[in-house]
This record gives sequence, C-alpha cells and structure tokens, in this order.
Amino acid sequence: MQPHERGEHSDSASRVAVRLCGLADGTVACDAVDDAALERVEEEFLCASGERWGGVWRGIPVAALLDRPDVDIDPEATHVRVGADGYAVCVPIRTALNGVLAVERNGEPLPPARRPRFVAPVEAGRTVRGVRELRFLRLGPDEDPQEYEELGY
Ligand SMILES: Nc1nc2c(c(=O)[nH]1)N[C@H]1C(S)=C(S)[C@@H](COP(=O)(O)O)O[C@H]1N2
Ligand SMILES: [Mo]
Repeated sequence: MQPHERGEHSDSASRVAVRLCGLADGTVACDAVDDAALERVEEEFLCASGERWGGVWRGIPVAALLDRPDVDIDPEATHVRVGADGYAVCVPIRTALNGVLAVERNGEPLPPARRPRFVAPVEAGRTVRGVRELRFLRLGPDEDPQEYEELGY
C-alpha cells in the first residue's frame, strides 16, 4: 500500500465512496449502506493463470444503485466502465446490473484498498478490486468496450 493510500482512514471502518459518472450522476458511500441491503453472492472464477478461486461475498447490488434517490442514470447507457486506481474493465450494463460492489468476503470485511470489489458473472480479471468509479457509457455498435479497459495484461 502506498503511504498516500493510508491517509487518515486506514482502519476497517474507513469510508469508501464510489463515484458515478458519465451518463450517471451521484456518489455511493459503500460503508453507509444498511447491512440488510447487502446481497450475498457465491461465485467461482478461473484466472488466466489456471488458478481457480472463489468465495462468498456480500455487497451492494449494482442494480440497487439505480433506485437510489440521489443517483440518476441515463437509460441510454449501454456499458459500465468499472474503474480502480490504474485498473479498469468495461462490461455491458446488463452484466454490471447482475453484479455487486462487495464489501465482505467469506464473512470478513475487505480491506479498504480492496473495497469495494466488483463481483459479477465476468472473468476473474474483471472482478475489479478497490472500485472507485462507475462510468456509465453509451457505446455504438462499432465501438470496442475493450478500448475503455485498463487491464494489467
Ligand atoms: N484493481 C485491480 N483489480 C484486479 C486486478 C488488478 O490488478 N487490479 N487483477 C485481476 C485479476 S487478473 C485477478 S485473477 C483477480 C485476483 O484476485 P485476488 O487478488 O483476490 O486473488 O483480481 C482481478 N482484479
Ligand atoms: Mo488474473
């Protein structure tokens, strides 16, 4: 972890906010969410390296964000760019809506630098750790979502 990442909120109670932008407007404070609103998802992933891993996560359903009174999303959006610090994936909006922003894994809170984590029916590499931004995009049929990605491979 870089010193600047530790800052003043280094414990597990620190607040993590995800910014909604592009064809959306709002900020979701992931730690201010009522525990009862968290959804449980069990998912298994196969990494390109061949390693298989999985877990039980609890998180905020991305679909629930659309219903928040302080969040406004343009129905024309086709894709969501899920961004962390120096890492990003771009998935169809339907895939994003089937995912959660997980704050817990196997009953333990995720460490702040890895929280929240995008857990959805995607490849292992697209389960973004430490999500900071959801950018809602409208891509034309000729546009390649991968051009909006920043993967480490
Ligand atoms: N922010 C961020 N998320 C990321 C990555 C990354 O480099 N940065 N790597 C991805 C890849 S390739 C894999 S296989 C998994 C690894 O998850 P783990 O660190 O929980 O084992 O995280 C994914 N999410
Ligand atoms: Mo990976």
